Amino acid sequence: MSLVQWIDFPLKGDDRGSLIAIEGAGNVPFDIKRMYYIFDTKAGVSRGFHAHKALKQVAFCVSGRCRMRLDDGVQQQDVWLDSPSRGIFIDTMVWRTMHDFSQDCVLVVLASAHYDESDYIRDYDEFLKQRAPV
Ligand code: T46
Repeated sequence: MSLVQWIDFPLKGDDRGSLIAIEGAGNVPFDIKRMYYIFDTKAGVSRGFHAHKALKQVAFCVSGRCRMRLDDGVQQQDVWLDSPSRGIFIDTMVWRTMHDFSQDCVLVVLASAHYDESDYIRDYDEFLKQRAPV
């Protein structure tokens, strides 16, 4: 399985403008239990710096853009999230950081479970210890 897995959301556009519908277990590969969004990120701020043991997520920007770095402990890849019609799937045990938020960035995240701090690994060495050999 490749580290970067894009999901394209079909655009329901007409002459009035655009609409995108996202359905759990449809164009997102899990039942959506939670949605949150990150906005008004201050200039120069980076976020993330953790992995999840069980949580799966899909992230995309409905406005503006940011750079996301994914790291499975072996390889790292940077992607720009800059489209409301294209999201990235973030699997379990992937270290993620987000950088270079534009002023108008609204980063939406769909999650497979409710918020649970015990699912986070916030220490990079601990992440390397716990990840399965790739
Ligand atoms: C992730 C990346 C992409 C809650 O109370 N409920 C929630 O659902 C979330 C996501 C956060 N929080 C609290 C926990 C912290 O006190 O909000 C505060 C900020 O969370 P955090 O520092 O974890 O935010 P980021 O931007 O570093 O990471 C977030 C998600 O937590 C994480 O799961 O994958 O966005």
